Amino acid sequence: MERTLVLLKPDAVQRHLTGPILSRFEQKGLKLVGMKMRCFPLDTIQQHYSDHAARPFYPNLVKFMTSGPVVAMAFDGKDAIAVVRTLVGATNAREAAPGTIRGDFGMSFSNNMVHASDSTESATKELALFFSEPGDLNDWEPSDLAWSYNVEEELS
Ligand code: FUP
Repeated sequence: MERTLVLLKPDAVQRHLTGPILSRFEQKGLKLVGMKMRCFPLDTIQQHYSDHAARPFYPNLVKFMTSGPVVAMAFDGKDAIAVVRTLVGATNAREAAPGTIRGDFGMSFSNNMVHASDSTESATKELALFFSEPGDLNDWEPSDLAWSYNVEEELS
């Protein structure tokens, strides 16, 4: 089982896409284990995107990500990091495949609605950054687990 971070960016919130996007992840069978809406502080966003600090688009990215509320979510699932990235689609929403979140809901490269961790290392770092308070993450046992997976083959 893996855990991954998803951020619904300010454009997703402003365009009333929080519900539809969350549904994609839930319907896929990912388990929601954390969710918070915040105008995250500048230093949190700068830290989150520190790998991009030298890139020309970085100032605009930080401005955009602090322009309104963001919904941070944590999901569990087998291979959750790759599964979520596949659901989200290519960075440039204009080029993202139909059926993906970015492909179905957006037209922009920068306002691309969703962030999703791209490796186990970034997932660990990003989850610690956005879900650092006690009680932020809630483990629970879905009652349909034995129907969503072949438990013996896939989860043991
Ligand atoms: P992704 O992993 O698909 O979220 O994309 P990246 O980590 O490569 O980039 C982070 C964010 O920076 C993207 F979601 C959009 C923005 N970006 C730009 O605005 N211009 C660029 O040339 C590259 C990225």
